[in-house]
Amino acid sequence: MFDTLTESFTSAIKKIRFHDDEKALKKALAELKKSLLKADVHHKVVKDLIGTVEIETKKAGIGKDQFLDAMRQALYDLLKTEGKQGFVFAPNPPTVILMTGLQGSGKTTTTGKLALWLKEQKKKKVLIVAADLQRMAAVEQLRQISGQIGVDLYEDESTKDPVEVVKAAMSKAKNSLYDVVLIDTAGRLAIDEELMDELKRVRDAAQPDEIFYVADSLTGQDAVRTAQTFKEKIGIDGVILSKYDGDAKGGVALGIASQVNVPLRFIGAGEKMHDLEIFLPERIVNRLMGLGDIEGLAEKTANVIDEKQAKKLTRKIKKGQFNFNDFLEQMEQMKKLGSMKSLMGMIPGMGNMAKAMKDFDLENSQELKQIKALVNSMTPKERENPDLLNNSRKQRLAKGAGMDQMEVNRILKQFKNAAKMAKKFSGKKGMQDLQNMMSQMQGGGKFPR
Ligand SMILES: Nc1nc2c(ncn2[C@@H]2O[C@H](COP(=O)(O)OP(=O)(O)O)[C@@H](O)[C@H]2O)c(=O)[nH]1
Ligand SMILES: [Mg+2]
Repeated sequence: MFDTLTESFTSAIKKIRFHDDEKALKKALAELKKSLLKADVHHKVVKDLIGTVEIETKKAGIGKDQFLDAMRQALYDLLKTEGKQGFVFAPNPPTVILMTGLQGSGKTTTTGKLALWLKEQKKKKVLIVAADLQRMAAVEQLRQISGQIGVDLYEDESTKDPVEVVKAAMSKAKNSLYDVVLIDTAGRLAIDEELMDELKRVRDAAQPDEIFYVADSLTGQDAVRTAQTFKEKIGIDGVILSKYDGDAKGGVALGIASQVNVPLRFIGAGEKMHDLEIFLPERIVNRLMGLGDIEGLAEKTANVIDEKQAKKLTRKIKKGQFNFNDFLEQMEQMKKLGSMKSLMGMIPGMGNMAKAMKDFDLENSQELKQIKALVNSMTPKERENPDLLNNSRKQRLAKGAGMDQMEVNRILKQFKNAAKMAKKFSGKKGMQDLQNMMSQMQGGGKFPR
């Protein structure tokens, strides 16, 4: 998700040739500055950050380590704006969140994503409230989303007054012991008095614990300005950046918290319900410095990967019994995880590979199609036991899969390597599936890099 930014940072870091003198530091700072500006980080934010890094590096004594330390600290300070981080539950449930933002910013989608995140990651009972009674079909949109993610919805289309809806929803939430209430509100194309008045009335009726502002990353500095206005007019406690997947530069994520002086809490990067990530400064800083985010990765995989199945697989891998059926199954699992690119950036040392994976699409990869064709041509026994594959069987497979025998040999060898690597890695719980994939990829020659 932060591939572009991570790339700018790591390439700036790489370019630093420290002779431990001031000239080298200036050069390193210039590199850093250039990459931040290129990523569309606001110039004031860049200026402050560079200034701090310079002062702190000098204080500690010029050197690469000192520079990296100063950079890490400055980034952390920049992101860790005063306020709550991540999702914070109220001492007495339900925790009530008011979702605000302009029309089309992604409020409704984000409400669904957040509800799913709370349900899956935090095991909470969530109630979504349809308080956008302005836009036609807004309630229907939420109905579909809540049905899809299996989260309850409070709606009442017999009224046009969101305050009425919110009041009734709140009493339902209290009576039915919901942990969290997410209120989706109406937006406008631009900020106007009417919108603010409605929001204030909804706010006063709901008494939310927090007000989240959903900002469309694609609107860049406009998103920052609008967030500031919302903050002044109704008060916001957190920002969620949506559509980050469409923002090639990504710098707004670095600047928005300090510019609005409200913490960035989540980032939405895709239209699917799983495309939401919690934004925790320390994790993000690690990722930006190319150190990955194992915790985030574990959370993400835990959602989709069936633990029992994972354990069974681990046993097989350890015994060297990983076969083609397992391989296909893993492929299917990986699809559920979303884009390879976003996962890659979370693996330590893999940040730079993220770019290479940019266009890598599990569903349409030529390489995977070939592998699948090959596996499909195998008999069940062959799939279970790749060692059965002698020359005549390989010939048959080549015909069946429509490739030449060299191709078949290459894929089989690659698979063998992958299984070997997986065995080697199989001690580390929870990561096996991914590591299989990784070793598979590194072993294969055909993936884009
Ligand atoms: N690519 C992408 N599209 C998004 C994201 N969040 C929302 N959208 C799309 O943006 C459009 C507007 O979203 P919606 O939730 O209806 O916005 P609202 O008017 O603020 O409620 C929809 O087509 C969503 O699918 C995101 O993170 N990435
Ligand atoms: Mg909406």
